[in-house]
Amino acid sequence: MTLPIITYPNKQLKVRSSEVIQFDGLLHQFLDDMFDTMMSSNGIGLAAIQVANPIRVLILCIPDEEGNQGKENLLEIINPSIHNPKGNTLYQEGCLSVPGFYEDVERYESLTLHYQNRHGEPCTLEATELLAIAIQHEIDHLDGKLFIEKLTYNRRKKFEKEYKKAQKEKK
Ligand code: Y12
Ligand code: CO
Repeated sequence: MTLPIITYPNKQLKVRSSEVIQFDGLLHQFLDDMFDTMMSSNGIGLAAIQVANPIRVLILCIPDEEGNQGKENLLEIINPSIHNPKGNTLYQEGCLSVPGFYEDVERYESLTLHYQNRHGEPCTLEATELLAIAIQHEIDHLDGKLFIEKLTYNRRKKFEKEYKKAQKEKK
C-alpha cells in the first residue's frame, strides 16, 4: 500500500523522530508500505517522517550500474548513528518532500553507519559515494531537517521564490 508523502512547508517535517523499540509485524508492514511509496514516486530514499510517522526509520534503494532498483538492494535502517565521518563532497540533492527542486549540498564523503534491521538486530555498514550522501540526507529527516536548510542565504531565497511560484502554478 502506498502512503501520502508530506511536502514542504508542512511543519511535521520539522519534528525530531523517536527511537523504535518494538520490532513487530506493524513495523514490518510499515516498512513494506514505505517501499511501495518510495518506488511509486521514483525515489531512492525515504524517511518515516515523510509519510507522517515520527519514528527513526529510513529506507534506501540505490540503483545499480544499469539503473535497476531491485529489492535486493533495499536497505531498511532503524535507529541509525553515524561514526567516523571523513572528507567532504558536493552532490545535487533532491527530496520527495521538496518536489521539483535540486541543489548542491556538501556532505561527508564516507562514514560508518550503526543501525538495527527490521528484526532489531545490530548492523554496521561502510558507506561512500551516493550511499553515504543519501544516508546523511535521510538521517537529517529523522532530526527534523531538510536539505534546503543547508543552502546559503541567497540560494535559500532563490528556492523560496521558485518553490512558491511552482506551488501557485500547480493550483
Ligand atoms: C542523494 C541525494 C538525496 C537523496 C535522498 C532521496 N531523494 C529522492 O529519492 C528524491 C527523489 C525525487 C523524485 C522525484 O520524482 C521524479 O523524479 C519522478 C521528484 O519529483 C520532482 O522533482 C517533480 C523529486 C525527488 C538521495 C541521494
Ligand atoms: Co528527503
